[in-house]
Amino acid sequence: MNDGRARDLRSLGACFQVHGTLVEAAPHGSGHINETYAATYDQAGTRVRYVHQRINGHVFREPLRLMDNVSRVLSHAATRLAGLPDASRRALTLVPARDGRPYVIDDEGAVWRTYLFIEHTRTYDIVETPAQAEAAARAFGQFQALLADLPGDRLHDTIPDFHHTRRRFDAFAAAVDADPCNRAHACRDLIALAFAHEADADRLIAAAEAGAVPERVTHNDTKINNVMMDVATGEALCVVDLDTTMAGLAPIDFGDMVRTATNAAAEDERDVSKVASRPEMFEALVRGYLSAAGTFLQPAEIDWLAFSGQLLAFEQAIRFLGDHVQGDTYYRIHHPGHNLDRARAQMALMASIERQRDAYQAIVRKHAHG
Ligand code: GN1
Ligand code: MG
Repeated sequence: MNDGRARDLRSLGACFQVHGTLVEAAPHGSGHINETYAATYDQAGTRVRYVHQRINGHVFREPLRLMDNVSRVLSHAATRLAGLPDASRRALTLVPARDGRPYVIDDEGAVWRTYLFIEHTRTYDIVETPAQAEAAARAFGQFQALLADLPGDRLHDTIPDFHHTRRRFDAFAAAVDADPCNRAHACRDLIALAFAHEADADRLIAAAEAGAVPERVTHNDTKINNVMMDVATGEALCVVDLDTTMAGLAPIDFGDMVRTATNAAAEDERDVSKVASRPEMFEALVRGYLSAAGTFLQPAEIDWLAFSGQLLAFEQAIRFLGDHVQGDTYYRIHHPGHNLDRARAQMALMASIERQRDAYQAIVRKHAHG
């Protein structure tokens, strides 16, 4: 972290209801959008950690509405979890600003929030065992169940059309057309592959628009590293990253679990021969997800689970590839060509899931009716 940001964090932290003095702060997590810091405070000799997070205002155009969503979701979760053992570790806790609001606006106009740090947990970028996949999927299923009776108005759309794969595809095609950085020629192979799969962009969206798949409150960023796992017990304790929790489709949430938890390799793996969707992880996800969501999911939603991973890998591939062509304006990159690496790996993952289509369908059928 640069010194400027360290100084900023000290004055920023002082705007929240955090006691004590900041002794240490470091970048935290592997998100591509917001800036996240773990900050340790000395509170009369005891060290307590917090998370300070700067919301990316380029990606989230209405951060105050976003914070309104997050506050509502977390206060509902706190009410529903009260009384459970370890309740305070099962949902994030926002630390209010000194003025009582759930955020602080810095002098650049950026919106910051602070959470209590959930200790003795970790996350996985690559799932190691089916038990982890099952636990994580159960946690996301429970999260959907928890939100099924969220009181009040429909949540704000923090990013409109976030998983509207047709509009995502059109945006991708427009980027390729404009080719502002003259990068398209060097990735013709991937662009052609995307166009060959264009019809997939419409399938689930068309069913939803025809009313066959219902809208629910969903998480919309169910990357497997968005679940905090208890280090001691392995339990999936807490779902994080609620910026896109809003109206959505259950199969989309499941699809992003498949995209991230079944992959044997990293999201940006350069050696695509390592990229593969692991059927034992897929089966564990189905088990875990249905154990929590099986009671409320409609048969039509369950029918989409087998295809959902392929769809989300495709969506993610065209988002990464579009951003590469556009000049890397959306995702944080760590080296030149990073978004291209990510896109190539996601295309390989899509193909791996597609090859196992029949097996995945059979797994879903077995658990949905068995
Ligand atoms: C972004 O910041 P992070 O890693 O939680 C993105 C997700 C993508 C993901 C791909 C708001 O999430 O939609 O699936 O990268 N979030 C936003 O790794 O665009
Ligand atoms: Mg996110």
